[in-house]
This record gives sequence, C-alpha cells and structure tokens, in this order.
Amino acid sequence: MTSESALQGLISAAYGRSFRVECGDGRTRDCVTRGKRTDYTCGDEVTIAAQGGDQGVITGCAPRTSLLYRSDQWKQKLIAANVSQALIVVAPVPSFDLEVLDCCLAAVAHAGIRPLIVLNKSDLPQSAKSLTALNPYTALGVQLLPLTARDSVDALRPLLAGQRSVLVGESGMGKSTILNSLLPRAEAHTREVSAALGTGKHTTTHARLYHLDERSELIDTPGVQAFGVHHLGVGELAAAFIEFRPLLGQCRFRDCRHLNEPGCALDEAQAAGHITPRRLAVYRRLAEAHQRNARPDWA
Ligand SMILES: Nc1nc2c(ncn2[C@@H]2O[C@H](COP(=O)(O)OP(=O)(O)O)[C@@H](O)[C@H]2O)c(=O)[nH]1
Ligand SMILES: [Mg+2]
Ligand SMILES: [Zn+2]
Repeated sequence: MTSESALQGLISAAYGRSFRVECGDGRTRDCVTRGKRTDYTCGDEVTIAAQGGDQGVITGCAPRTSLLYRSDQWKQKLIAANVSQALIVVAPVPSFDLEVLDCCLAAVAHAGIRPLIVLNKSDLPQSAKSLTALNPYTALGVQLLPLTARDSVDALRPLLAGQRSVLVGESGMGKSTILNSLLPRAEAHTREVSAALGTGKHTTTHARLYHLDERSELIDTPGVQAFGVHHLGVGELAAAFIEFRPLLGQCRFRDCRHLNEPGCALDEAQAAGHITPRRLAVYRRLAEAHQRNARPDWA
C-alpha cells in the first residue's frame, strides 16, 4: 500500500468538476478536487496527491499569469489559465455577432492576454463583408488573420510558436477545424468523444489543452452564444475597451462612469471621430446592465 505522494502537474482537460492532469512523472491522472475549491481550469499548474490507479486529488494551484473567464449575473465560467494569447475565431457563415466579439475582446484585455482575431472561411464570398466589419478592430491595433482552415493553417503556425493560445468563439466558426489541421492527432480525439456521446457531430464539449510542440500549446474550448463580462465593474469595463484607455481620467468628473455625465471625454472623443459610436454604445449597454444587476431591486 503506497501512501499519497505529492506531484506537480498541468491541467490538460476540465470536465466540470473532474480534471485531467499531466503530472511531472510523465503520467496523466484523472483528478477531483478536495473541499469546496473547484475553480480550476485548463492550463492551471496544480499540486496533486496521487492515489494510485491513475487517480488523484488536486490540493493546490500555483498563482496564475493570466485567467480568462466569462460570467453572467449568477456565475463565472473559467475558460483557460496561464495563456499568453487568445485566438478569437469568427467567420462570415454562420454570421458572427460583433457584440460577442466586443465582450470577448474586453475579457481578453482585462486578463492581459494578447488578442488575435482569426477570420476563418475566407474562401466564402461573404468574407469581404466580414473584413469590412472587422476593419475598426485592426485600427485599434488588434491583429487580424484571414484564414481558410479547410485548406491550410500554415499562416497561423508562426503566430502560435512559443505561445500558449486559447481558441474562443461562437460555435460553427471553425475552431475544431483549425485545431485538427494543426494537429491531426486531435481529430481522432474529437471523433472518439462524438462517438461516445453518440452525436456524430464533432462538438467540443469541454476545454482541452494540446501540445503543438515542446514550447507551444493550444487550448480548444466549447463554442459560446454569449460572452458575459459581468465580472468587470464599470471602471474595469471602460479600461477593457482598449481605445478608451488614454481617455480615462480626462472627464470632468473623476468618478465619471461615461454613461450620461456632462463633460465626458468619451463623448468628446466620439464627436471628434476618435472612437466609434458602435463600441461606445456597446460599452454603455454593458455598463448599464452591470449597474442594474449589481444592485438589488429594492435599493
Ligand atoms: N468554407 C469553409 N468552411 C469551413 C472552414 N473551416 C471550417 N469550415 C466548416 O465550418 C463548420 C464548423 O466547423 P467547426 O470546426 O466544427 O467549428 P467550431 O464549432 O468552431 O469548432 C464545419 O462544417 C466545417 O467544415 C473553411 O475554411 N472554409
Ligand atoms: Mg468545436
Ligand atoms: Zn466619462
């Protein structure tokens, strides 16, 4: 009978409250959490107590260099930890939602992660329209990579080298296609999961980390319909809209929420054409919703 031994490991898959951990001894173990703490995610560096039979219990987690998550009024959903960049995948068909993109970019900026917008399915004629819609983001300094993952992902490879990247986006944009072209091994895995679920569809059901090479990893995540940023307070939200950053602190009122206060620097910047009315309107909708929800009805 062996006693529990402590090991360091990397969470490579998160299935609700179970985690697959790649341990320092070269073995992979299925782990559960101990006590109330369950807020671990793919990419976390954890300490586990090995328990034999390739099982273990997570007992601790190293401080994170970054944490990407989304949230609604009620709960938070951790997406990935310790990533250096986020590949936000959009496509002309099915059409993507600009507001979901704005929210996603805000969460990415808040987490201090580099964003990269991938416009997949560039082979489709509708992609010209998508490119036009995405132009304002290139103007903000966000890199945009048009791609046809079905044909080749070679343009993406150099951007992934030496990085830990996370694929995020709405369903159907081509995240799994990108992953499978980068790593044919991953395709076998997606097929196994869909066979096990009996869906026949290669749907990503949980976050999973793949090693592209010794220095580069890619985390695939399930598609989202919405990317809630309720975890950002009004001040954090304004700072997460990156083009607002240089303007913050320049409003007439120091505690300006940039909603309808007089002398707001964001209104002036919009009037001068420095920020787009659309992004400002999205910010205001999110900030108003946050304020409404953060306060109980009776207050
Ligand atoms: N025309 C075209 N279709 C693509 C491309 N990449 C993926 N698709 C298709 O888009 C659909 C959704 O792809 P999938 O990778 O499952 O998207 P996910 O939900 O983001 O993982 C599939 O039918 C793919 O064959 C592409 O570059 N061009
Ligand atoms: Mg997928
Ligand atoms: Zn203001």
